[in-house]
Amino acid sequence: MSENNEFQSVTESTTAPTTSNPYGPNPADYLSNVKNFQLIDSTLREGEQFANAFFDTEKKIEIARALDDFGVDYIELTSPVASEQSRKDCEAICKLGLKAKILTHIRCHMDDARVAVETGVDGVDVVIGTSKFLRQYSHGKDMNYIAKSAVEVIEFVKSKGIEIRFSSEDSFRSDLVDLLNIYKTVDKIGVNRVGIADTVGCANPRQVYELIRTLKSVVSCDIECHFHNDTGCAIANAYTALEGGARLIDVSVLGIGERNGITPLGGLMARMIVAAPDYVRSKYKLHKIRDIENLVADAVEVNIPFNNPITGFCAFTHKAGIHAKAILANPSTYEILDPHDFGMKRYIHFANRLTGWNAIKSRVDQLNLNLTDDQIKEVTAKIKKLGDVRPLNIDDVDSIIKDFHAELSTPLLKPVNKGT
Ligand code: AKG
Repeated sequence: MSENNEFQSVTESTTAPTTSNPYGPNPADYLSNVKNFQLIDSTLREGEQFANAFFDTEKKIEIARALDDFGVDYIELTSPVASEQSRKDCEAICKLGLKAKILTHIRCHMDDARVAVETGVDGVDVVIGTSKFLRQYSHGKDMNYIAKSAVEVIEFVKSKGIEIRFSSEDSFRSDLVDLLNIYKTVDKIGVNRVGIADTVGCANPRQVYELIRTLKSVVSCDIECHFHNDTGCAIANAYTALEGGARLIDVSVLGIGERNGITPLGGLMARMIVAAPDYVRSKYKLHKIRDIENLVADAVEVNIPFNNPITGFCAFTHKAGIHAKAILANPSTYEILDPHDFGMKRYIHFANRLTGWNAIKSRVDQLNLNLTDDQIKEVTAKIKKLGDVRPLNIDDVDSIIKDFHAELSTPLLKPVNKGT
């Protein structure tokens, strides 16, 4: 941001005062994958289910390339049986030769599986509802039928030499015994991953941890998790799932998806860099998050929320005088994330009545003016006084500082005493 802004940028890098990481994985979580997780980006599947979403082929390719460049491990695409264009788009993205593996997402049905394996994908994500709600009101099938069709689809996809994942939709409202039985069955026949889906966003982190730990004792394959954000737990649940031993997390850019969506890519990166900084920095191009979010936000015609982790407009803006003073001395005082990791800058918002003399001193330095600390305190009092009356902007503050400085350098001329 330029000088002509009510914020001032501070360029120091955060230096943590401690050497060990208090936010790293808990050693008691011996199955933890916090330092060894993978991302399945579902912007082009779950994200297509967002109310505003329509991605044409060109936009899908642009988004897929951006995600690949960022470093996601997998890109999940809409089912090829959803529409003819969806099938063609799936084939087109498979032909791009991306580093990320390409998945498509289908119902647990041979009709879907036969089409999916012909698209050129690296893997197929199969899902079927297992809760009583979905068994009764969605597909109407019992657990025996589900197990039988799961085995048939998994064996068929495996026979084509591509990856296969089996997931139970609405896992957290499914019967635990049913869940463990079906996962045991599919694990035994060599599924690559099983998926847990919090389809309605009802789960809390403790429930997630317990379910993952229980499931870990039953299957040997990797566990993938998909968390909806209806009750605001999607990032926390994803993190806790990794602590419990899940390996892969489904994300989408800005969290777009059904209703208010799923775990957001950027938000999860904010959480993960705190816990596993070396792993996250080495694996993902974090400075690309802003561009990817802008790309998707434009495509679905939404704004980046002001409180979005990392890229919200005030995510690295400090305002209160006490905060500004400490941030200027050491950014770690009020920041857990270093904006430079994401190609962002921090700002001190000094044009307001909460400002303090340290923030104003920094502005005085930027303006290349010479004032003593006492003088800066004096001019800060003037700024705060005006800030009590009305909102301030950068020009207000600069004018007050410059007038004050000018008055000091050219004191008012004293009237001449003629000695009469
Ligand atoms: C959901 O259950 O919300 C889904 O979108 C499916 C998740 C999955 O395939 O694991």
